[in-house]
Amino acid sequence: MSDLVSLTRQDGVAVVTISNPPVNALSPGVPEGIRSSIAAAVADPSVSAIVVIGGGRTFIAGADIREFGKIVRGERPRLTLLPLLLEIEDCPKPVVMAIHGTAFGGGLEVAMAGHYRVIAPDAQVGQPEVKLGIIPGAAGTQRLPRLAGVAKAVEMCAFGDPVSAREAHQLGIVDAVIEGDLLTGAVAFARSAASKPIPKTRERNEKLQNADPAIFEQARRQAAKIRRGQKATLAAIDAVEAASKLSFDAGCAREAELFNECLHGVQSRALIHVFFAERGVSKIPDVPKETPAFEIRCAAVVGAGTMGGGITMNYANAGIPVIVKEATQEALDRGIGIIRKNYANTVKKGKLSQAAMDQRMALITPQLTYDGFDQADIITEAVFEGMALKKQVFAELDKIAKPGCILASNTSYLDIDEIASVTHRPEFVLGNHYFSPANVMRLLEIVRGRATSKQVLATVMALGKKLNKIAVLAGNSRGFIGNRMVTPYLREAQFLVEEGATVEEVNQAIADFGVSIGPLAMSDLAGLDIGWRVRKEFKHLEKPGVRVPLVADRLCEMGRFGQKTGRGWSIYDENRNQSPDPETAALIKQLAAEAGIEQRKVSREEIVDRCIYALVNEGAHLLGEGVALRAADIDIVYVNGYAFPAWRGGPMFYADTVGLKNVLARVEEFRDKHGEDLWSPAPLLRRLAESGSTFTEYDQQRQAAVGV
Ligand code: 3H9
Repeated sequence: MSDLVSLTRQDGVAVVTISNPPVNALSPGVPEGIRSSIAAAVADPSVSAIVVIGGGRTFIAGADIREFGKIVRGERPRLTLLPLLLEIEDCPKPVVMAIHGTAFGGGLEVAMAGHYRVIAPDAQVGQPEVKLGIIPGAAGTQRLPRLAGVAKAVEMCAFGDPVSAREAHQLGIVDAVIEGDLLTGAVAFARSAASKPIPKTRERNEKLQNADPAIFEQARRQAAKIRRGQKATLAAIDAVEAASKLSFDAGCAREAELFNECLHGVQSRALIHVFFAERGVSKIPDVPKETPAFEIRCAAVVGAGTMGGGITMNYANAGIPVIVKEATQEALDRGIGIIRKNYANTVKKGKLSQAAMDQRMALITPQLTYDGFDQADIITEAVFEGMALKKQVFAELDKIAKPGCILASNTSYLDIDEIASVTHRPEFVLGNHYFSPANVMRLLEIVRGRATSKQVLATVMALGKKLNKIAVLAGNSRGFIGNRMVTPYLREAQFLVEEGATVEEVNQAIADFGVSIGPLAMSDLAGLDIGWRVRKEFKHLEKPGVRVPLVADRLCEMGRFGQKTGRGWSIYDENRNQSPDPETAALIKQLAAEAGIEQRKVSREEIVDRCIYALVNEGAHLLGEGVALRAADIDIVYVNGYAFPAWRGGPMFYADTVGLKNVLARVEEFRDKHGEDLWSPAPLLRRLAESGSTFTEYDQQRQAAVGV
């Protein structure tokens, strides 16, 4: 047949096996292989039924997403699946789809064109296309409601979350769950199906009758809440609604229209960029895949506060025994209490069994001493942010830790080389910057010190995966990638309120842009005291005469640290509901007047441009300096650590979509108004803008030059 699809026979049943590793995507050649295999099976009189199964770890994970990239390059993607699916459905011999791993997107669409579906108990099915900014494009929005019912089809197509094998069975998406060997079970199922009628999904209209129009309205309301601004979600709802009102053929035509609109829109380009960027971050040019990694069998954490507790949970979740040390019994009890409460909440929600919680708690050893730290393969320091304290802790750890133990700092701003300098093992020292809450947030910045060894980096990148994190490599620059960029972003947000915008206007404009939390609300959530502490640490580096924000330090001096104290930029009640704080508003006005800052009406456009281009310009600075390996890595940091909307692709991709010439022009405008010290255009931004290039092209050129 072909290298991608093979045909064998077993007990009078044809077995069509797809072998397109790693995930059996429907790349060019796969649909053709399925077609010719089925045709051969139909022509073979010894075959009474057909099983289609995936080789390797999964059934079919969908269309080949790399094909979508061709649109950006002006080529035509090869995505036509619809005719093949009709041929499968019209096949005169029963076709049984045998699903393991995932049947996602085009994979589920292929499966639904079969006459029967059987599934392994741990498999999942779903239509996740909206997460790529598109909708199912091979009749998924038309066949799924015919199997699962309209309400479930809307949910699956519009929000993209998969369902388990058992749920798929209950819903009628699959016909049987096969315990034991899937192929054996599927062949037996196919033999019994040979004598039964051949049902065609597209003709099964029972579940479409009398669909309640409220389903669609409810989904649109939900979309406005949790998928604000995302076009594919609304398109998917429209497409399933079409299934409930039109014939199968007319519904498919409507789906094709909506699919094409989404596919050619900027949101799908952005989301597809994020999909590949997320999978690309683990590639480090001078640390090849083959670099041997150390084994991490046992971990230790210094500090059981908010960060230390979350980090400890990460290890326990991954099944790695972890010792956690605190300075006082009270702090230790508080930290362990919070860990226990977090797990108990997950158990209450039904997302974790009590036995699993007990197992995880048993992996955690809380203590006040360094006992057992000499056994740890990695020790993570999560004490207060302050160089003197960090150095003291690292000097102690260096004495206690065994040779070869990795020493990681969870610092969010400080110089890793300076921290490493107090140890005798700088090659084993690096930054592991987690984001709060550390047990939930997937982003992890891995900060490479001057001496950090390649083996240590390979170990920690692999460990990141084990801890279910998205690990992004960053250079040792103040604030690394994320916090270095957030500094000018938050600075601009504060300047804007000093110039006359209200706190609410700034938060709302950025939320409307798509960042799920406005900058000042984010500061209140993180705690204003954190930035205060950092500013004190770096006070000596402030350049005289350069404007600095006036209000945050004053709020801190008044004990207003944001959500945790109930007041900050806004007021928070005991349920963390936010309302404007008239005292903060008055304080802003007073401090602005004292500093002679003129008050004016600030437009939403200016709020967005000043905050977002502050990110982009700083991102371009640090990219040019080599602090980030790729513009795409910066995007992943912002999408996963700072609530930047994935559908805008991250700040650097967003800048590409605006056009770097336009971005540069605006940065220069801000420079002319606010000064070179605050808005010096990044040389890389200038170079790319002037040559008509993009950050995406910059990444591609570097990839061609250095291999990743
Ligand atoms: C679609 O189907 C549209 C249809 O309606 C048809 C329209 C006509 N294509 O994630 P992993 C690569 S849209 C190409 O690390 P995991 C991935 O880049 C599609 N490549 O593994 C990575 O490559 P590398 C709808 C793909 O075990 C490698 O495979 N489907 C595709 O953690 C391993 O991936 C989806 O949206 C693909 N479809 O997770 C499903 N999928 O090693 C998207 C993966 O070079 N995929 N790759 O970095 C997933 O959700 C996860 O990959 C999956 C496996 C759960 C399958």
